[in-house]
Amino acid sequence: MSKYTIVMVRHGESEWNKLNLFCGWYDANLSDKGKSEAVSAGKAVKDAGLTFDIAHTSVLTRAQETLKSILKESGQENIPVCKTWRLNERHYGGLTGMNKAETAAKYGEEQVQIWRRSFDVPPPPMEPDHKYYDTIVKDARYAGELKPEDFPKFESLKLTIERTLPYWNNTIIPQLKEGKKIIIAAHGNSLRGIVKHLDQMSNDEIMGLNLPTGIPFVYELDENFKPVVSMKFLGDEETVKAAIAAVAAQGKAK
Ligand code: DG2
Repeated sequence: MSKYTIVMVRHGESEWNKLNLFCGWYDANLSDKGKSEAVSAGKAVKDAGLTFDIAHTSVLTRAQETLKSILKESGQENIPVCKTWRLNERHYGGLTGMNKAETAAKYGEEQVQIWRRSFDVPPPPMEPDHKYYDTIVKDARYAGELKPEDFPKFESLKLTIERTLPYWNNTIIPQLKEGKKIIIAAHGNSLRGIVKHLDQMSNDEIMGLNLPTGIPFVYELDENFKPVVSMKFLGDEETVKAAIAAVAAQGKAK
């Protein structure tokens, strides 16, 4: 029997999604399309009659702006919002800022698929001479949160899960137990990690999962936090399918 309901959403399309660049911890803004996806997501939440007591998001603007629009559209602007780097996108290391299709043309689609979707193969590290190193490492949002020696230079999905799951277990689960209704607005890979955990997907199975931008999905969980309903998208099947296929295709050479 379903005891808890939680809604998750990957942010709307960002400027860097639009340009097909590896983004990771770079703080890209939403594109115009992403902004309207976020508004539509809010309408879908409202139409589904979903209400929340608290929201969780990353420290990155694209997720926060998506959340803001969803809460505004669904008339829930005043709920508390918790922001944590633990829900950030995976750190894409040295790939950050590179075009996914051009990278596939240079290194092969298979290699790009491994970098994007393998469970434990990390991208190459972001070295101090990387164009975006200072922008990311010196970002005040991480000061006091992450010691320089703990600051990631890259993350595989496995490493992403290792910093996201403690937040799920120590913050989200206790709030669900208190009866709080929760929405999480985060990223393709931080959410893939949570989904892998909830649905107990194998390391191979998770490779096939791509999350669309800006389409909220609902989990209903039993008293042991096992899914009774998994990943029910608030969108029509064809639209969701096409959006998922578009994400999968981002790693194809043009
Ligand atoms: C994308 C995900 O992250 O990329 O970092 O480029 O969800 O924050 O836009 P998001 C990025 P893929 O793993 O799908 O290539």
